[in-house]
Amino acid sequence: MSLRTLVLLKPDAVRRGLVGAILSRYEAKGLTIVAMEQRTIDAAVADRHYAEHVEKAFYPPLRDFVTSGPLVALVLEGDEAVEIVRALNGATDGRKAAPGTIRGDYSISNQQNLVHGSDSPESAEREIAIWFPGL
Ligand code: 3AN
Repeated sequence: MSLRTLVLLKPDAVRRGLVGAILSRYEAKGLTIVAMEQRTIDAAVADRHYAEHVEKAFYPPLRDFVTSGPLVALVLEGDEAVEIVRALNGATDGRKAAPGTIRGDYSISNQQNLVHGSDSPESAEREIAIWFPGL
């Protein structure tokens, strides 16, 4: 079965010129880009996307960060796309993420960790509706 997931290349990925390097990992793995757009989001979109985190102490700086400049949102498709993207992304904290993962190779931060990937098929459906309604 083919499944879709929502990926964000966060503002640090754009600022650092890592969009191409990160995208090529997803593509080389065999996932297909079905939608992609660079945009700068406002706080309202950030709050919808991170609905489960809005009350957490780390959220206000995270909101400032994700609204701080352009990011690239995309939908990837492929068998087990949700799980594959999570594995390619690596652990949330870039300092602890395994070498060979995107965060493990390019991030030393828990917040500026370059990428987001939906954590379940249900989250993917919810997030795709936020970022690419009608897809
Ligand atoms: P993931 O992105 O690996 O699914 P989540 O969903 O637990 O991780 O967290 C969402 C985002 O919130 C992370 N990508 C990271 O930017 C930020 N975050 C999570 N935990 C922390 C924390 N303890 N301190 C700072 N930022 C955090």
